[in-house]
Amino acid sequence: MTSRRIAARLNTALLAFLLAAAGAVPAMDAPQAKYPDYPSETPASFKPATASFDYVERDVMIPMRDGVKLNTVILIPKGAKHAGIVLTRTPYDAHQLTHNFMSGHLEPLLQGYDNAADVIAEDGYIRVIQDIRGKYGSEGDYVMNRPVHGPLNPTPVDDATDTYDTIDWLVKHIPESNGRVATIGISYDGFEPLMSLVHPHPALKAAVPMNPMVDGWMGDDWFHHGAFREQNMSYIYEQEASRDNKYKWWTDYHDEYDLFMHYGSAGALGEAYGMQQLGFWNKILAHPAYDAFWQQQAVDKVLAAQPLTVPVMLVHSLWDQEDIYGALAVYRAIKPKDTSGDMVKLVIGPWHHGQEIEEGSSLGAIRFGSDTAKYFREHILRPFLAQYLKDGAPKANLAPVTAFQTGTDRWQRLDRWPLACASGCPDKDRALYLEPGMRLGFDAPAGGSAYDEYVSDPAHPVPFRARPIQPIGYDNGLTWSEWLVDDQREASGRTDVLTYETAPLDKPLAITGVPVVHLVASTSGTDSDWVVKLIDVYPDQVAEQPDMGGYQLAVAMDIFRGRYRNGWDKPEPLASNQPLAYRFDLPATNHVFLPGHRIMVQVQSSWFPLYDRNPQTFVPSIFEARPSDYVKAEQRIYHSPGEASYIALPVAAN
Ligand code: PG9
Repeated sequence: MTSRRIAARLNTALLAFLLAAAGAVPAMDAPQAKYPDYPSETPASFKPATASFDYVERDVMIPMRDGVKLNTVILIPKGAKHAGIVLTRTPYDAHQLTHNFMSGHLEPLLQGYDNAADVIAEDGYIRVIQDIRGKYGSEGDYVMNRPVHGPLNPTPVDDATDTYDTIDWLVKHIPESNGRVATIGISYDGFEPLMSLVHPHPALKAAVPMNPMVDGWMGDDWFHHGAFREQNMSYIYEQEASRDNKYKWWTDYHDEYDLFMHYGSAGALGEAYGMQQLGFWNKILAHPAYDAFWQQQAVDKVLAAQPLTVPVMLVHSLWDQEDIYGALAVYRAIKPKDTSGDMVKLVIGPWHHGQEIEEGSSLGAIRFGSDTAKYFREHILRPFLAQYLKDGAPKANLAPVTAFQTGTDRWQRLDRWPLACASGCPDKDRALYLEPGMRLGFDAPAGGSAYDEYVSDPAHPVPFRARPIQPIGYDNGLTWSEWLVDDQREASGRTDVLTYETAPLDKPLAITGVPVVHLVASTSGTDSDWVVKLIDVYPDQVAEQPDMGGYQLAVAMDIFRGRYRNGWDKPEPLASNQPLAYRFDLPATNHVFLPGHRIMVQVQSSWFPLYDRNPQTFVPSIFEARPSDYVKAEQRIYHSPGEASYIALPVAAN
């Protein structure tokens, strides 16, 4: 080392010593630089210059009752006094959610997933986002949608207790707050506000579960009526493999259709990806039917057994591609407890999953004539939060139900939901019958051919959207969020899809509630899936939007795994070649079929690869189906007088 360098080193060290001795700077506590004469450009510690920011950030580890500490990001508007707290608990990285778009201003900082940033920032709330137990910056063990303490969870802690402990800490340690807290979130983050309602903290003044995960088997993320949503395996893999989701799903295929076909059953794919290491995956494999594991953690059932003491605003999306079941299931469970009529509000918007905090003037090709999401945030969410979080705020002028009616594209203030067929549609006069000649009509079939048929071939399952099938994702041009409004023409031209249609309507037909499928069908196999779609067919030409000419817009569609026809917890083989009756709900609608439009019903037996293929041979668990179990099946859909297939429509009384 040259004498100049030695001198430089001595001078640096001497300077540091002298400065430290003078107290001017803390003694250099950095580890000795590896090469002192070529030091790191990164300081031992860095202090962001936030003097110009309009908020203060405090990152804290909040201790839970069992000692586990949860990473919590607290963002306080500068100068805040008596401010309400808006809390989101998330498995999706609190730091990421609060630093989406780094800014010195709170509103742009909060843009992105989960934040109604315009409302939260503009109304001066304290924004708190916390990593749930076991994820990202928080300590503890992770369990997917951790069941409440009880038969499924022997520990003394769950998301309800963690929320209680978090709220207790927040109101005691944030002097800028007024001690009033609301929980809010979408999807998994919407599951958390529901958990906050179980033994709620007295400072919890409102909960806003949006598109919440409620019953993973019946109709939310994991299964729909028993058919497994195998494209979600990538989520389970990433969510469960590590605390910080560092292990990413991988594929050797551009088209997800090919990926899932290559491996055969979902169980084989899971094994190939090492998923037997993942606790939740093993629980899914162990519980393919709707047994106690699923029933006891269904949040609507949990809340049905709880007193209702905190005002709730449930937010549902009519085209929710992920959790189309949850919000309305909870509404059905808790609304009967709302004796005052003021505790439960329901909002139904024409949105995809979570679109209520994005731009809401359209979804895919479908236009709504106004920014419906902005309307929700400004005229529904903002006054609702203010009423419960702001000292002295007025009572919000909200109807019990605020619903967007698609077709007419207008908001409705309703006193109840649904307006029709609240307990199912028994009335035959609302029945839309499948008729001979591939027709649909409100007259029961009086004769003609008894059935229509098609071959369901597991080697060529019906794609649930046009190929190449994209992975599930929300950016980089992925259109996963729009698949429920894809044009169904793609399917209607296939020989393994039956398509029935009315003549053009001569007057509007409004449906508002749950269409119920009554299907009479046979299969040459011993198990089968039935997919039924209720579709609005646009006129052959739409002058103001030419691309909509003949568009086939599904307003409600779902799948039913035939083995459960006698009970969700009782999988049974189907009697081959016997017309058997199937009854199942489609997702709720609030739609008007306009004059000149037609109503269409499509029936098929696969919806791939969103749902795993039914081998059409009854096996104990489809997760373990072998290649030889997958067989072609002759499917028949009946429409004879004694074996009529129909959809009971929730027709609104005019
Ligand atoms: N409901 C969303 C989701 C959960 C599980 C699998 C895939 C998606 C969500 O919480 O974002």
